[in-house]
Amino acid sequence: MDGSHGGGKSGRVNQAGLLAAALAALPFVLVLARTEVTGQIMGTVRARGAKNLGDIVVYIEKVEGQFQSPKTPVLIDQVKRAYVPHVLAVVVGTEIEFLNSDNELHNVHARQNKTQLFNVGIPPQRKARRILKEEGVVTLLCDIHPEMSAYILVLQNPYLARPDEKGNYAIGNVPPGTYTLRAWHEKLKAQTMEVKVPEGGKVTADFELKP
Ligand SMILES: [Cu+2]
Repeated sequence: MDGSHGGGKSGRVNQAGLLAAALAALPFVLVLARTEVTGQIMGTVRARGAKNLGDIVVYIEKVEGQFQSPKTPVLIDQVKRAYVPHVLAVVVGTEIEFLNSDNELHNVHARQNKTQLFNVGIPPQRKARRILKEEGVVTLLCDIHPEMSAYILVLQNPYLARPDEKGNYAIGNVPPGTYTLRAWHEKLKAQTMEVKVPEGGKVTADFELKP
């Protein structure tokens, strides 16, 4: 009997408590809903002298928050004396797996900010892993084969895009706000642009990269 009486009373308390909790949480829920209405940045990159427009990276320089690196390493293969892919863009803290699919020795000589990051020899069919801990452009060279080169853009956030063969790109799910957008190419001058991403809307940013 005591149990059922107590249960009824606590049931009413629970209902009132739930209503109070729901009301207290309402502004929070609204804030959450607001921030989830993301926008899109889109546009075209023209680049005279770029062999492959897909080797251009368009990215937001800084977005509020911390961004997780992938749980599994990202692969750079060494195939027929070339790094595949030639250009990679990752979030800071990402682990890279360097695979050697050739039947000859390669070494990955990595530099960042004009200093050596690491230099590791990789025998045929073997691999090595390294974590990229700092933002910036990492250049890769093989000391044995001067024709081998690659670039890794280590970025603060994952809001980036690679243009298609016509130069069109789109970065989706961007939180509303004002950002500095940058278009990067290994040989052309990088270009930056201020963009304002509206809530739930689109902003266009076209680039023309020059030597
Ligand atoms: Cu090599």
